[in-house]
Amino acid sequence: MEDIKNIKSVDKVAEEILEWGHAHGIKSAFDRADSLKPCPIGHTGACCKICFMGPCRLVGPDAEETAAGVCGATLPVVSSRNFLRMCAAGTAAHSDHARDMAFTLLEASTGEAPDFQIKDVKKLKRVAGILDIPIEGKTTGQIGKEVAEKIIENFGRQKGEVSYVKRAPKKRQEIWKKWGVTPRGIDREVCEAMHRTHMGVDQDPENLMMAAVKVSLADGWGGSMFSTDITDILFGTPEPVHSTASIGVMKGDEVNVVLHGHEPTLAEMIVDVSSEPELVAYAKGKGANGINLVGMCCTANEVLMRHGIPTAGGFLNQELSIMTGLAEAMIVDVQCIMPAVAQVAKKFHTKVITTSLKGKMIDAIHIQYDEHRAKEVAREILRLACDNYPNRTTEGSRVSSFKPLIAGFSHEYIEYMQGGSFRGSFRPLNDAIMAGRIRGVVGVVGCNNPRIMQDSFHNYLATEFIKNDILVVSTGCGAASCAKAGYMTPETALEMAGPGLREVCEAIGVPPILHLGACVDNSRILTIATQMVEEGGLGDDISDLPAVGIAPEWMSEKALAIGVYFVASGMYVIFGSESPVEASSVVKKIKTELWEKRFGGKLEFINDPKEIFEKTLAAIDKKRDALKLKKYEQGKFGAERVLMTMEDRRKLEKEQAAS
Ligand code: XCC
Ligand code: SF4
Repeated sequence: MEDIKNIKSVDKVAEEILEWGHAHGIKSAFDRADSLKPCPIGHTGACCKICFMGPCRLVGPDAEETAAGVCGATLPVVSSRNFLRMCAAGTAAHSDHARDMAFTLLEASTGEAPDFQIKDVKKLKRVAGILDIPIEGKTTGQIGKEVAEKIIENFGRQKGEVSYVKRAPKKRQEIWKKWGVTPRGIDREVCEAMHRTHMGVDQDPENLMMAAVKVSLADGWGGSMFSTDITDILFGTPEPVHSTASIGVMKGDEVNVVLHGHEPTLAEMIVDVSSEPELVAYAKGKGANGINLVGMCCTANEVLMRHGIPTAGGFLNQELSIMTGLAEAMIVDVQCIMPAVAQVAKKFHTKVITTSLKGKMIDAIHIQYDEHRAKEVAREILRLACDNYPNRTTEGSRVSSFKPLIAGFSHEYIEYMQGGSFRGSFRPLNDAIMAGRIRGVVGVVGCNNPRIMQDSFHNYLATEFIKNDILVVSTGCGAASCAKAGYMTPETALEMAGPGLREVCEAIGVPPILHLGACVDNSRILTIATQMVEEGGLGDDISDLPAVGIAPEWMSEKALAIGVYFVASGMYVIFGSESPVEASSVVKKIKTELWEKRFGGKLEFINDPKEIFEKTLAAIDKKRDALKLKKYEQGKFGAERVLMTMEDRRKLEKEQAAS
């Protein structure tokens, strides 16, 4: 029997490489997580290092009542302050990415960034409409410029509200107004969060946690949503696309280039130029059969959604992809890039190339990305990767298995797939939920974390949900987990899905786990939830929907901001692993009981996947009851079909077609 204790990942290919690494003395985050236990004080939110009288560690019996920092800050203050800072950092990350996207749109529109074009004019016009920008008689460039300027203005806006707040259901907007958490400008909220958490400013845990709500809303209904829209405008709104997932997508006989990070601009250019005959010939001149692009983390999701570029996986696969010995170059920009990659790369021939002024790395090569000469930079990078091919010492491919997948489910496509160009709507989905064919919808999203067996929570939850007729939407590294496991195809997953969900997916021809994109694209889930509310039959606010958001293997501050904006939007949100505010029962109560009272959503941290699963089912059924929907009965719909294999089904279809 396998020794489960030593298994770090349910991703078989990752596990293979880890074993190889161990045999060759090469360590990764998996090993470092083993030898470096988290500081038990910081882990639970009981350490304050906000000023230099500290760090103050508020521990001991009855710490919540009796402990205080040098300044007198109590445990609830310290832990809510830490929590707010994490949310502010998460919002800053997504939103700074969005700002770069907005400037690219501006320069694409004015012709200053000639390598970029507006690909989705229809979406541009729709966004202009949302932003109250008249489009009559204007060129695409003019509209693009005005849209970009209006979005850029949202970052530095001092008064009023972030423009996309009005996209939320009316009732939701009222709730935010009532509690004073409607975000004004994105930067203003981040700045204010940093100010409030400076030594000696906000000392009321409830007030601090409400600021966490406000700054996180500036992410979900601000930065992230802007980023999704602009990326669609510039590079096209995703539609279903076939691809593959695994570290095994690296090829033994081609120049492998790993596109890692978050901003899609340079990656898009690299995709564009990689098929230029001169570059392909250049690669061949170095003895390779061509150039093979593979994605990593959220850049992977961006280029997968729009171009079907295979994904080598999420966060925890970054070092492993280098350990294959097959990566000629890893191109990185911002966020979730482990400093360790440059160190691992030293043991191989891989060149790590940083491209953003915001994210440099010792021991990496820096090639500055510049949107004014984007393709030139992209070509320079690919040539460098090709030049490195002759330095490869690994023969053939160390790993080669991968799984097929379908990605590309934008909210626009999900609407379209339910009725076509003219009758696209969320009616069929709402109807299916109302009838009990689909029990509810769950977002299984977020990171990997080496403190949890890689992908184990993601994959367990996603498959258990679909077995129970729950439609799963996924983004970020969670989506990569399901993709690598092969769950993102109609065939494989429909063999697992409950009969009701299976029937719906078969009718539309989609997998029961939908890949919605990168982490900024969690904003698509907000849009879908709003459209479901507007379609009718499922209440008049997001908090009425039988839906739950889960980040089972989270690690990033961005994940926390996402979790909080979902709670503030009315959703029950569950994170795996321990709570970063575990030390304070006061703060724990705020993020559950108080938030639930005010926003209809709450944030819980649960370390047991089975418990996450059960609580999710209970929450969904409770929402169904509140909506007075038909009781969900397992096996009621399509029961006879569930016994049929796909092969039987195809045979039957053939027979039906013949008769
Ligand atoms: Fe990073 Fe976006 Fe988390 Fe993955 S899911 S570890 S934030 S790459 Ni975005
Ligand atoms: Fe300690 Fe207060 Fe300074 Fe925090 S702000 S480090 S609790 S003295």
